[in-house]
Amino acid sequence: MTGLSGAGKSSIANELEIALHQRSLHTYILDGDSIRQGLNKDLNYQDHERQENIRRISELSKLMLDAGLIVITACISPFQKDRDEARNRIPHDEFIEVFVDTPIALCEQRDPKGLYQKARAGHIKNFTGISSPYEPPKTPEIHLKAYDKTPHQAAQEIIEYLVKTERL
Ligand code: GGZ
Repeated sequence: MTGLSGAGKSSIANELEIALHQRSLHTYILDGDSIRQGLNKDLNYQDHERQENIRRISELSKLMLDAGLIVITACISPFQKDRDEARNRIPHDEFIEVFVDTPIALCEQRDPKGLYQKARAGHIKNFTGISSPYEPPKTPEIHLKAYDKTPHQAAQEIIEYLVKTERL
């Protein structure tokens, strides 16, 4: 899943995981925010560090996929090139790009951690959507217009796609 901070990626990932568990499937969520507190603690938010963040997360996803897990990644992943490289690491048809499309005005209004406010005040540099770019995916497998849906409804939309494409 790709999208701005506050777009709802983590909440949707959690709902999706619940729905997949109900089908007795084994999953693991790799959430940018938590991975950055451990494995990727050495990385900050400059473009090349985001690139390395996504590279490591996609390599890790590949290992977990090999181990038989369904991996749900929830990271901003703002650059198309990095998302494409991630896609190329994963077997064809097993990578599904979900664009969690929530307008920045709504993300900023939600601002659950007060990060947008800090970014506007100049206390956080390179903040996505404010002082660092976000390149929306042009052809994601799933374009989730997440702003008028609950995380549960958004996750159901992903499940419907998986059923429709005979992955579930
Ligand atoms: C964007 C930032 C920044 C900056 C801290 N820019 O909404 P959150 O808080 O919980 O998740 C965001 C997380 C972004 O990490 P990712 O690994 O997903 O980013 S990327 O894919 O671009 O590498 C946000 C918080 O970290 N955060 N500073 N400057 N988000």
